[in-house]
Amino acid sequence: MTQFEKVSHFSGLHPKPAGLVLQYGTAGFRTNAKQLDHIMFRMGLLAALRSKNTKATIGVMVTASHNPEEDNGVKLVDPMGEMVTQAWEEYATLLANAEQEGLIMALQEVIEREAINMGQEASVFIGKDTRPSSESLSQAVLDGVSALGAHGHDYGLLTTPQLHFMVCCKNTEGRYGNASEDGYYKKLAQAFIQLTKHARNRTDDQKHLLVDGANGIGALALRKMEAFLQKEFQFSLFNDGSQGKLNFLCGADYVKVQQRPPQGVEMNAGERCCSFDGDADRIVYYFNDSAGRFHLLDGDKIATLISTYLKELLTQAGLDLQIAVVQTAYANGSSTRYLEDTMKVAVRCVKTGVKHLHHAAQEFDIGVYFEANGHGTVLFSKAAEERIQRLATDPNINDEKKNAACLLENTINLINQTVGDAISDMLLIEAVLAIRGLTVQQWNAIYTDLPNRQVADRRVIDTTDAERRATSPLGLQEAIDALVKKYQMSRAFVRPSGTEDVVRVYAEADSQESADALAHEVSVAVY
Ligand code: 16G
Ligand code: ZN
Repeated sequence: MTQFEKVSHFSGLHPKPAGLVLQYGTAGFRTNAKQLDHIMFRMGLLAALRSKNTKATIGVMVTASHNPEEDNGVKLVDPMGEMVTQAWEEYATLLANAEQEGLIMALQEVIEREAINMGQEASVFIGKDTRPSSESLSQAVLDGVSALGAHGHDYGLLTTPQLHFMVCCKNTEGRYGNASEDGYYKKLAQAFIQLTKHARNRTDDQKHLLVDGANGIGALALRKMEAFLQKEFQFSLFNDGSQGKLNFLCGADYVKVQQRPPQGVEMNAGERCCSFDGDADRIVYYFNDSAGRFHLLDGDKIATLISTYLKELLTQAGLDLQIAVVQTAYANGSSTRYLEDTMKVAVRCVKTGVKHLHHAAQEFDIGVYFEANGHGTVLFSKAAEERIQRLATDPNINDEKKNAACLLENTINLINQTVGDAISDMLLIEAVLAIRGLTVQQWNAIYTDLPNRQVADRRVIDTTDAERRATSPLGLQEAIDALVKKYQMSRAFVRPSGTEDVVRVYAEADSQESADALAHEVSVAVY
């Protein structure tokens, strides 16, 4: 059989329902799992092509993140652990939507456009989350990979950031770490232990965190990591998947959007808690105060904590590296004001979706990026890393500088720079709180969030200015501007979701009543 005959043969085992059209959205394909078998097979093919094209290992992650358990999805991971490029997202949509008899032609088009040498060896790493459908869907990916004669390595259950990490390790010949699940736990745990050595007075109480695993893969990974952490990090794990349903009434997205604690977590007043999402690439923190009021510390609060910590260390180390924070339109107005006016940190606003934030963060010596929903990480330029390393081993500097440089070095090792990572972010936050001697209440008090509200509607709209203004339908933005003027400290925008067939409305104002009313009025205006 020729290569293409083999593809045709296997493709027959994963037929595309005629007429079904799906787009490679903000974070890959995502829909009800029943519609995805052919997509998975074809993404296996595409990953094999991308691997031949880049002469490097490519990752394929089977997950639908925070979506309901019945959904599934797939995202491709590029050689350095990044999301695939725009052109390849378009190829993904092309392959996904080719009718059964047109698949080979679509494949040939990609091969020609990218001048791919089909004789080149190829290798693909596959990971999956805990959804029941992930098992057979990852098998379909493997079928696609093998149909093009590429080597597929199925790692089974992994968090999304673990797969990104392993792909990056593999393609940098181990310089980023060991390309295995244990390699990930070891690297992060060692960095965490080194970092928290600088906070010797931590009591067991301060070490303790409540974790909501969203009944997903993050819970399993955290349990495995426990052994590597040598009691330096203590936690109680809830929603670990032994009983509840994935993402149901729990997890980071639920907590952020509903602005309430997840079910299944026994929280006492003042206790520090966090929630992962379904594939453990997002995290939010929260606590209940003694009056029973719920306080959320979202991606904006996390970005502020981390950038403040890094900025202080840079000053202590005497390093003049430029640090910036990248946000989206969802960032609470108070966070942007605090960062710009009080912290004097540069802030950039980009479109929703990790790839946009990641890209913008790469432009700085140190780019801290977080979506308000809790997805984020920190990127260090190569030059910044080298300067920090050189300083940490410089025998001629004083203790304060040396200490700051060592903290920076271990901080770099603790961060998963390939993508937002709930476990890595959690350990970094815990370390920063310990080193700076901050309670979660003190962290929360750094600035006060403006009350806000999010709602979803069905309607087609277009946006501009990092999704902060609507360009169509005509008159909509003017109507929103007029509504916003009615409230104090207010801001509102609408944008089409990249993962669901809805339009999202966001509003913030000086009080919860105003934020709710504004969100409601804007959503009426959208109709
Ligand atoms: C995806 C994105 C996330 C974004 C969300 C927005 C990645 C890996 N994930 O989950 O960054 O915040 O979509 O969803 O890019 P929406 O377009 O439905 O509002
Ligand atoms: Zn996720």
